[in-house]
Amino acid sequence: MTEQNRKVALITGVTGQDGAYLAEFLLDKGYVVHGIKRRTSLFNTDRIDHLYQDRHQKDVRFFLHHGDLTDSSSLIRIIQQTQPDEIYNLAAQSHVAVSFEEPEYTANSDALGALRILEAIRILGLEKKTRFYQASTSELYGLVQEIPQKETTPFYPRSPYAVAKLYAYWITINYREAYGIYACNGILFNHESPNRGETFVTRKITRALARIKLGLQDCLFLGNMDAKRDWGHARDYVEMQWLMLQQDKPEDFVIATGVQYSVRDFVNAAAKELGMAIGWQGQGVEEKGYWQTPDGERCIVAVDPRYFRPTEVETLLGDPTKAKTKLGWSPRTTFDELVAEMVREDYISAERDELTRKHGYKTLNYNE
Ligand code: NDP
Ligand code: GDR
Repeated sequence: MTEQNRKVALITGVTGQDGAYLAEFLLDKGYVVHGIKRRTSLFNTDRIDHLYQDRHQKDVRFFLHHGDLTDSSSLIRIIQQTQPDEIYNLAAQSHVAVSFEEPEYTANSDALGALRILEAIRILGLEKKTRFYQASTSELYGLVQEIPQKETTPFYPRSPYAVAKLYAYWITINYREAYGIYACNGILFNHESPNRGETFVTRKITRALARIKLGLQDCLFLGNMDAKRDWGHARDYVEMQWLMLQQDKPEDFVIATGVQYSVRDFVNAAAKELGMAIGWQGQGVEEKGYWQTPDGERCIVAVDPRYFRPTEVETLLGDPTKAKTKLGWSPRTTFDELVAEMVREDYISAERDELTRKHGYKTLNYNE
């Protein structure tokens, strides 16, 4: 591919879980990839450091720009400079529980952020050139009105996060209809990976159980263990984000596996992967998980009501039929494979922490 005909993509939220997988995917496809990162007092590029290219090298195709979804000036400047063929709006305050603590900021970044990008496309006259992907979410369904949920299922958002994302969903459709922008929503159900943020429930579980197994942590405290989710792998889902922008006309798609598990099921699956058998006793806030060891049982999972949400989304199950038919979607990673991969990676880092705790940094001799 010559430099002239390389496609240019701009990713907001490039330092997040999906941003990292998508950047890697697009670079492999030959794109020039620009990412927007926030200014932070410590480095926040861990997930994309392996993609970094020194700007002094030849044929550099990965660039980072400082910007923020709450700052129109930065967005307009970056879009003007990079003239992207495709924009993937993945940036968000993406934690549902945190959105109850910071509702105004969540609305500013997650709702108005999408508007700011769409306006930038318009202001810069890029309506015919730039395609726009909005990271919409199964949280829109909230208090579910239909099982399973598909593109036509009515929404009932249950958190400031979901309400902000509802605005972003509709403004994307409105700009598509009003200005002819190729803009579409991917309504993605939960997707996870070893790169998932540590405070989302799946990663919290795999990290904690690995550390408990190695004696680095005593107990895993969770909120609602009855909550059910449709969990897929982020690596599979970013491919669909790209495919949605390669169609003849822009449409919205549900991406999900069509299979549902509870938080407790996830704990059991992760424990099994670590060879830890868990027995459950009690109900509600009294429920506890006991690890059956040869020396007796140990309480390692308990409920902490601090993790309950003011309004909960109890159950989500997606129907990806449209994506299967039109995008050729089929998830490659099963639930068990996802759990196994997450556990494996967290066990490796827990082992490293255990060694350091026992012997200090001298054990980390990279030359050996
Ligand atoms: P992450 O939380 O891992 O990543 C979010 C990214 O957004 C990070 O790069 C973060 O930067 C950045 N960000 C946050 N606020 C701002 C801001 N004001 N300006 C610029 N950047 C900002 O989320 P995921 O990768 O898991 O999700 C990607 C998108 O998909 C999000 O919009 C999320 O809401 C949505 N989504 C996710 C699903 C999932 O299951 N993962 C399912 C459905 C939708 P920093 O690294 O500095 O924090
Ligand atoms: P979710 O993901 O809210 O679905 O949003 P999360 O992993 O935070 O919660 C899933 C379910 O687990 C329950 N839960 C806990 N959750 C967390 N974080 N911590 C706990 O200790 C805990 N105990 C039980 C929750 O109550 C909930 O029911 C994610 C985010 O990635 C969003 O950005 C995205 O839009 C949706 O997935 C689809």
